[in-house]
Amino acid sequence: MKSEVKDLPQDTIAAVSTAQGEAGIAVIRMTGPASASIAEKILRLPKSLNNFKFINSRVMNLAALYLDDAPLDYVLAVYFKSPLSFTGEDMVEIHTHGGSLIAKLCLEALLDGGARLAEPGEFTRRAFLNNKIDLSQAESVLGIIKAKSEEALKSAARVMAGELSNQILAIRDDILNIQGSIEIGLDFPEGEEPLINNLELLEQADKLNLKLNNLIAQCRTGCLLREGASVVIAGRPNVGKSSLLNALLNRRRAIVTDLPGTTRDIIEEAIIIEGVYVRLTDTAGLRETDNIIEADGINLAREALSNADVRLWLMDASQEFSGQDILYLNNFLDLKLDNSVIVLNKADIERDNNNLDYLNNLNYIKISAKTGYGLEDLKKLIISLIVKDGAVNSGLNVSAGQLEELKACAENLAGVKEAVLINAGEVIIADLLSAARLSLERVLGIESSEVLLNSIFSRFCVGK
Ligand SMILES: Nc1nc2c(ncn2[C@@H]2O[C@H](COP(=O)(O)OP(=O)(O)OP(=O)(O)O)[C@@H](O)[C@H]2O)c(=O)[nH]1
Ligand SMILES: [Mg+2]
Repeated sequence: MKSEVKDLPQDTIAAVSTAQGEAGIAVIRMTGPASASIAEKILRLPKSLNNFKFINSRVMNLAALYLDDAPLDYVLAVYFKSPLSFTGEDMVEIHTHGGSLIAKLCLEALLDGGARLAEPGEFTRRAFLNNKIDLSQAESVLGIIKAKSEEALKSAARVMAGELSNQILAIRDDILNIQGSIEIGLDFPEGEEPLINNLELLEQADKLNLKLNNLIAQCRTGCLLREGASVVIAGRPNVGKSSLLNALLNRRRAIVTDLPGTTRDIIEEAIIIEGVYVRLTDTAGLRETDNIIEADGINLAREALSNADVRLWLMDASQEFSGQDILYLNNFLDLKLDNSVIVLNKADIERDNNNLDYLNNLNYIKISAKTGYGLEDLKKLIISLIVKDGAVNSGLNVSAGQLEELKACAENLAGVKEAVLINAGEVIIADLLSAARLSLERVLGIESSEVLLNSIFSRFCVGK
């Protein structure tokens, strides 16, 4: 596997890798060929063993940090000898005590010694350039750093561990094999039996599409886990929407009164449900109103509903549904919005009524925002709607751009099927396969013309 960029960096870069401010320790990192010699200028290792070449790679060493011949701190220094480092280059990490000044002075000394201040993401970029990680893994580093929930973190860690790359490489190998068979066929004279016939091509394209669509589903889940899913609570006034928001958040966030029309604005709060980051939105109760403030709130509520990932349509189980309740319920159902659940609130004071007659075939769940009854089941239901097929633990955190590439790959593979069916010819099919493969390669950041040739010629017998 080769990166597209041929020129590898020759300079040495350094940066403080830990956050600003006071802390137990700060880590200053340096990578590049001069790392050891620059570090030697400011560090004194025990027993005057002041040459990094003589210390063990990847081992912590106690050292004194000296600036202008005065000791500033006792630090731990680690030398990572190339290629066994994160970037693949010679690296040094210096762990100082965590005052911002000491970290800053240490960094300045390294810059004075010949290092350059690293650009954002430059260590990871070098790891990619040196083929330590592919592009998707490089992006997953960011996913790990930015994760807001445990599940988002795990879905980035899965990519880092190579789960995405392995699946992409397997699909790419399959594409290369088919492409190889077709391209070899192009060089054979007319009338000769092709290496792959139309039926086989259709079968292979179907198999590939299935694999790719599973992968895309995992990546969509990963994106949802990263961005957080939006869950909107909507319904008629006074059914207990704000009470539900407060109950799920476990604090009094929204005003609750027994006056219909209490909530006017959108109230959005973040919450982690079963390790998943969720943006929960309380909205104004839907009704006809002459009040322009409330009417505007109702418009915002409708907008939030249509943009949500999951919609909770709250109803009051303690009272017989009114004609208006049923009208609004039917209007909501007519919108046929995905991931909608009817939630019957106030189950604690529910009395005999005919409400369920209106809900005969619909999915509903009973809760009480006041007593907490049914809330655990509601949370589970929300998560199952956010992440379908119970696949929370198979999400893969990819960037929006990477997801687009995977979708483009799927479109080109679907195109292969169509092209076969209309007998568009091998050249067009080969082009579509190429485009599909290139999309996958862009996700991993690899070039492949040599690989394609290898795949073609490795199937020839020796001497041909
Ligand atoms: N008994 C009981 N009362 C509830 C429950 N949930 C909400 N209430 C009461 O219902 C009334 C309305 O609650 P809200 O949470 O303000 O209702 P809302 O849907 O936000 O109302 P609007 O903002 O006006 O649309 C309040 O008096 C709540 O205390 C419940 O589960 N059981
Ligand atoms: Mg409210």
